[in-house]
Amino acid sequence: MNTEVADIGLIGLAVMGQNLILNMNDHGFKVCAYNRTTEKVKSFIENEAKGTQIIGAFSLEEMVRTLKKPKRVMLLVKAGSAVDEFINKLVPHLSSGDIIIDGGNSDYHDTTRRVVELEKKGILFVGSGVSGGEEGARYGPSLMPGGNPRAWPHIKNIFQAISAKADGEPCCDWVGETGAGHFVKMVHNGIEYGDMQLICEAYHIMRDGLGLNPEEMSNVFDEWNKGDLKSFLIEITRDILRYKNDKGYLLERIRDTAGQKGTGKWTVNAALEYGVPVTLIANSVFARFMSALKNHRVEASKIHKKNIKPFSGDKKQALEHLRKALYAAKIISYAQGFMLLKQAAQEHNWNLNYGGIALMWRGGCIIRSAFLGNIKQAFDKNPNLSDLLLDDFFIKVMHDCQDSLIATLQMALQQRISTPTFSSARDYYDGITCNLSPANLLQAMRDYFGAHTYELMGQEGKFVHTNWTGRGGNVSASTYDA
Ligand code: 2AM
Repeated sequence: MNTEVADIGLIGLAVMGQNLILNMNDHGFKVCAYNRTTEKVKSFIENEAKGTQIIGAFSLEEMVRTLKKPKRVMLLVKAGSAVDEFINKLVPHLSSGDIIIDGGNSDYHDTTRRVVELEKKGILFVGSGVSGGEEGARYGPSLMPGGNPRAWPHIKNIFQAISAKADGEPCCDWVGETGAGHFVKMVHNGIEYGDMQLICEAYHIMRDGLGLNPEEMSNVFDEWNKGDLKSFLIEITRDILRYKNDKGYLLERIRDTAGQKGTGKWTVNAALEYGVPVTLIANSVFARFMSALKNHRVEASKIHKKNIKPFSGDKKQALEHLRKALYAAKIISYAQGFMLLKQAAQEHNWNLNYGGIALMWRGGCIIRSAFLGNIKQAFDKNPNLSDLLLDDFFIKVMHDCQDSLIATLQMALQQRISTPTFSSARDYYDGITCNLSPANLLQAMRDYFGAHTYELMGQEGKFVHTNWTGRGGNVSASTYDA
């Protein structure tokens, strides 16, 4: 057996792992492959990897022996305990300065814990987001590595070589310390939930509001894909709508329920934890829950009759409103996502490069789009931009598109079409641009019934209590919060 010849070892020969190995091989890196079930190693070497310089190992010890120093091992196994099991088995074979990379969809809290624990043993741990599905892994994924920064110089070459490229630049850069890479990947997935739900609502409006047939809808998405909305998800929607087999259009026969693996929910949990109004993604997660209640919806639809007049307006104009509404809502969703990243960075002391993150998402991944180029430019112009909605380009787009967002919602209301993400975009926009919210009344109510105190305008930080009824007393509450 050759020793110290391979550039990297990769554990986990499911489709993502296999494709990443083949991608690394294409870029001239020598990879050693291993899998818990070792028959898969044999099969991979004899089939997919035949004729390449990829080598197989049949034990962890054997795999580690083939690696050059510092030894680099990448895990592409099921997130959770399998990652910890492999780490525990690998550590005795590694020495100080060696690197373990987890490329799975791990919870960023786990990644943070692993970085800290392994640092004590001298091992450099990296948690990397990998996006782009099977094809991305094979021909260029978006890679979001974070963790121990001392690992980056040793993995940069491989990672940037195999990643997707956008305008000639790699869609991969160092994200930040501890769980930052997996956090950014999690927010990416949350944004993906939002984008998909927005597109589904646009489809719903076209199908049930405007009465378009699949071919017509496909043509609309085709047109949209030539302009500001150009993106992978719009492109596949065009193709899905058009897809026919011997029974006709396939989409019409697919059950209207959607599952989830949980990363959207994680994003919303993080938003709740850090107090950031990530409303659009939250509504997209709830929309999936709603979709799962199929039998319930069918029953309720028979009982709750609605009086809906068929759409009688100008379809062409409605579609143009819908296009602009989708653009505006997308901007709101990304503004919320970046706000969450900013808050998390503050909490965890991550020094995130927001333009770099936009570039990492610009190509290779599921949310790849032309529009991420505009986000990158906004952060290039001002790396400290606090909110995308304060960038000149996006201000102009919102001014141009907000009336269409309202027009689309009015139409959806009349047609009684549920639009949780479009609606939350409008709610958020009118909330974040409202200089006087009604929360003064909220403060007053809390003080009235619970003596929670309130601040007066112009006297921030000074909390006072009023005895509103003359019966409650003058003592403020300090024992519980409403
Ligand atoms: P397997 O082929 O031996 O099942 C995706 O499921 C990848 O994760 C596969 O390579 C799979 O290995 C691996 N995997 C899943 N659960 C695992 C576990 N508990 N321990 C080790 N590998 C695991």
